[in-house]
Amino acid sequence: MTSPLPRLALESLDRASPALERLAYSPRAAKIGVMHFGPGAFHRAHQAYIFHRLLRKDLRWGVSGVSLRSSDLQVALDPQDGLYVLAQRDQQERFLTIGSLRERLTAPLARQLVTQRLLSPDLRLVTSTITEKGYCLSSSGDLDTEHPDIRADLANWEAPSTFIGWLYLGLKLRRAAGIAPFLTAPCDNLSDNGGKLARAVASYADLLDRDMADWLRGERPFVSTMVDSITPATDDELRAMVADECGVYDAWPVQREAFVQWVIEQDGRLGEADWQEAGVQITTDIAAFERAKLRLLNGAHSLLAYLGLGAGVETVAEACNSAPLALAVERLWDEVQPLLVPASGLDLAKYRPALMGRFRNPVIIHKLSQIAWDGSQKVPVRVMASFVEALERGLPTEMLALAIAAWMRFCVAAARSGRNIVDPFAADLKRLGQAASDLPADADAFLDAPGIFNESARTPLARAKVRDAYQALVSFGEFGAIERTLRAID
Ligand code: CS2
Repeated sequence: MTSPLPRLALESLDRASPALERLAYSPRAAKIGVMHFGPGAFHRAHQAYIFHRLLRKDLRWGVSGVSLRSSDLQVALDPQDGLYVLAQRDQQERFLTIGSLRERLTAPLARQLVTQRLLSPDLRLVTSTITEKGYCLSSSGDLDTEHPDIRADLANWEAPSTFIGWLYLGLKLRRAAGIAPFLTAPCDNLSDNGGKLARAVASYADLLDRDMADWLRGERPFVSTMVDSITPATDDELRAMVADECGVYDAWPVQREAFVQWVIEQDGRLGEADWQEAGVQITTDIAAFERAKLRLLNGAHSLLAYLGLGAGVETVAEACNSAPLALAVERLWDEVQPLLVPASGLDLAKYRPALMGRFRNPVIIHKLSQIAWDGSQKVPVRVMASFVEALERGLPTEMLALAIAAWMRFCVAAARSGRNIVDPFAADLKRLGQAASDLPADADAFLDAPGIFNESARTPLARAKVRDAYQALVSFGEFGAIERTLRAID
């Protein structure tokens, strides 16, 4: 796409319109103190914004963004000196220039530089948004040592391709050089993300270097974090709006709602920084925050995606303005709420109404199809975990079961219409979808599919509940099944 406007860059910033908020620091003076793996739209709208705020007072927090595969980001942002526009879309619209992404690297093309950065004594933090599947875990939550990418990295550990492989390499080289380990703070929607990653890297080390594995278990340079901000994917409409409003052309702006939350587990190794002023909450109760966010926000998102798409609805806001879907969300939350734990700084009474307000934000066009991706990775942690726990405690589970069954029906519909399923288990899901016969046994086939759910999802009671919900969707359609579920609970 060509544009008569100047391309966003340090040199063109003063020609941008006043609507574009300028930088309060000099990006060229920033040092790289953070390496972020997976610098997609979510990172750039969220953590890079926090580092951008830290940089105003402390130039040690520049970010090196490492893409594990694609060079798209480098191609888009290198000609812009790494600058991009963050459009905050809410009651009040804001356009911010973000200058914290000081370097864009494409790992397979810049191995030496990535390794050098991992070894830098200035490196304080490694963060990630590599999505659930980037952890290469099995359904038990442990490293899947049979995962093809992990096997490839184990066979060639000095030239890794996975985040796990890069962390191992970086920590091992630092240790050998006598440099203190960096702290890793993953930002993916998984409960205990720091713990899962710590265990995964140690299990990987078990197969390469036992001494290193022991050291990793002793040092444990990992913390868990919870991230939250609704960030629809960038589209041409956003590019055009940014160009119109800001008077510069940005090849890859990002957008999000005004709400941003980053909660990090307290750890002395986080380094002195004014985290609070930058908008970060530090807590000793990270599990409570993760649980509430994953199960209320992400759980509701997945329910809306699968029930909503089945009913022909396209966006989260549209879905939440439809009474049956909004009621379904409220019921899901009723089922999840008793499973949550209180924590200081987490106001559960305000959480639900605030969330519904965020979902209804009229200027955020958050596509259900974007949320529906990677269901095999999301449904187990967002929905199935609550379902199993509620069942064990004898609590209501009908809406949770309906959300799980709706994901199954989504796969069936996609397989039948020949639509692509975006999921690491796409081939299996397609096969299951094609073999479906619209009978309750289909639900068993999904529950039994290897690698997705664990044994707790396959108890006779769990099966019966999911089968029943599945059958309701087949017999009555999405809205009919919701209505029946709401009646059953009343
Ligand atoms: C969404 C999340 O795409 C999805 O699966 O549920 O990306 C969600 O918008 C974020 O976690 C909000 O913080």
